[in-house]
Formats: sequence, C-alpha cells, structure tokens
Amino acid sequence: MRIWMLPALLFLLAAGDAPSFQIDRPWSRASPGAARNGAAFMVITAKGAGDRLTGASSPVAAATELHESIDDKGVMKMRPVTGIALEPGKPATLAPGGYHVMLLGLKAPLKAGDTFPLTLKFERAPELTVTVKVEALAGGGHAGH
Ligand SMILES: [Cu+2]
Repeated sequence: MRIWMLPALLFLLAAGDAPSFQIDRPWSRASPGAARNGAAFMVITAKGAGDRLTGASSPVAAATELHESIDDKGVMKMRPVTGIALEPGKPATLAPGGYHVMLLGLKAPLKAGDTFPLTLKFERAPELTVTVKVEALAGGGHAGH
C-alpha cells in the first residue's frame, strides 16, 4: 500500500464506526400557566457505536440541563447529570420520573400541539436537531415533569 492511501483508509474506518441514532417520539408537556421550566423526553437508540448524550439546547429556553429524577425516600427530586450513556442497540429512555432534558427559563408557555427544535449534543457524534411535540398536560401533575 502506498503511504498516501493511509489517511483515506483511516477516515473510512472511522466513518464506519460513527454512531448514528434512532430517536423516537421527542415530546414535552404543555406548561401550565406561567411555569418557567419544562422538560423534554424521548427514546434514543444508538446504532453502530455507542456514544453519550452530553447536553442540549433549544431556542425556547434560556438554558437546558440533563436531569435525572430520583425518589429520595418518597420525595421526588431531580439532579443534573453530566451525560446519559447511549449503548449500541440499547434504548436510553428519557421519560417523566427519569432522565429528561430540563428546559430552564421558558421564553413562552409551551402549548399543546406546538413543536419546537431541540439540538442534542453528543460526546462523539455531531449535533443533531430533533422536533419536539408539545402534548397536553394530563391531570394536575407536576409542572414540567
Ligand atoms: Cu429536571
């Protein structure tokens, strides 16, 4: 093999190993009244190679964080996490009561039927923007969760 072929070959190998994702049902709940925060949920399945969800951003919120809801002796709390593992072929579920993308400082209330873009950031893969659908708030429930 000629030496100049090597970079091209390495590039092809790297590309073949690049993570890709199936993202199912990105959704959020309508925000009640003047709620300042919301949350986005979805199921992410990595294909080919594993990766890690490390952050997100959206024009509808001043800031976003990755959060995990935990049951602390019967009290639901949430805490920021630095990332969410995406193992190949193993769906990572972001859902009420678990992992979620926290939307901090909503610029306007989220209304049922609306959609908004959410850009997901990964450790290895390039950013990916999904369209989040706002669904009606079921029952009283907790704001944004
Ligand atoms: Cu949260």
